[in-house]
Amino acid sequence: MQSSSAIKQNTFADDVLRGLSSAPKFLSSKYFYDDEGSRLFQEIMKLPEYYLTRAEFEIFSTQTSEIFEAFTRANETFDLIELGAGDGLKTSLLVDYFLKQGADFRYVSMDISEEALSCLTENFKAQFPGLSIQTEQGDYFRSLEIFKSKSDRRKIILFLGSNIGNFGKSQAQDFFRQLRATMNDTDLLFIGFDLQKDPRVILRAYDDAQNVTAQFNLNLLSRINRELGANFNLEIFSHYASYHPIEGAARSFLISRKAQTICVESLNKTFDFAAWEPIFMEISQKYSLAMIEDLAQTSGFEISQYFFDSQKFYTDSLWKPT
Ligand code: AVJ
Repeated sequence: MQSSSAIKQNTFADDVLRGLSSAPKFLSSKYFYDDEGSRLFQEIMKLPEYYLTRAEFEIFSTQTSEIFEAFTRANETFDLIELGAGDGLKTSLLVDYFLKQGADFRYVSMDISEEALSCLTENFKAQFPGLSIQTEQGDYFRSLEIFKSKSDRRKIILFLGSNIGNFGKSQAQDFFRQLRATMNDTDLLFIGFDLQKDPRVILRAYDDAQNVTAQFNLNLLSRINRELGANFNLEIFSHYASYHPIEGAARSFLISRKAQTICVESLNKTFDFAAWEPIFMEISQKYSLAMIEDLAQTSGFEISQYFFDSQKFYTDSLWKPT
């Protein structure tokens, strides 16, 4: 039997094999973030259509003191832990304010991209010389493993940027339940959710005029070519984005415009594509407040506060364990 701390994570090759052998075919969006993918995501965040980052940035810059009030308890020391930190730009607004208030905390930054982490560390060290900062590379499930074996210091866990959107409904519930199990009663969870809004606004965010989102998706095929010796021809695949307003789900696909067979050397396998066959690449779930409340409740939390941007496009919500 495997001990819980040694649960084997699937490798990239395992997941590609499983996804391309399935019907319908899929690939996991967690593999978007190699160095080039992380760079393309930085580009996405600057796109005029991609409102999410600006909305959350607005919340962090206009409600910093309210967030600080909500986080801190009578000068108690804490760990500010960020899952999927990326460039940490929004968090740096909090860190700056917290330090100026004399808060006693450490910053722990977790991300799947080594490159993103080293970039963040460099920036934070330059900007905040006095800050204690620690980094952990890995996916969200590795964070759970780390939390189980870590200290009793109070944890404030940040899960920003609508990263939760990449989980389907039951996956999100599962994840928060597991996270809850690693938390003490005074720990907090601060989560960024993209809210349901005009479907056209949402769709445009995933189908930008400069085709950066298309490149971001296609980059995963390049990664499979490079790391697993595949022969995807990126010219024959088109990016297609959809938004389903009843489910609140934005989805991306890569569509094979021709019937073709792809070889993946490392897997010793070929995969047949019919003309116009899709590969499901990513879900970006959009939430209603009722959905957020339901998610909190069914995973062992209550919502203590919502922070909104001026357009109510987006919310950061503060969850406490029940
Ligand atoms: C990083 C998961 C929040 O779903 O909006 C951006 C990733 N995909 N454009 C999102 C993404 C296409 C993004 N998240």
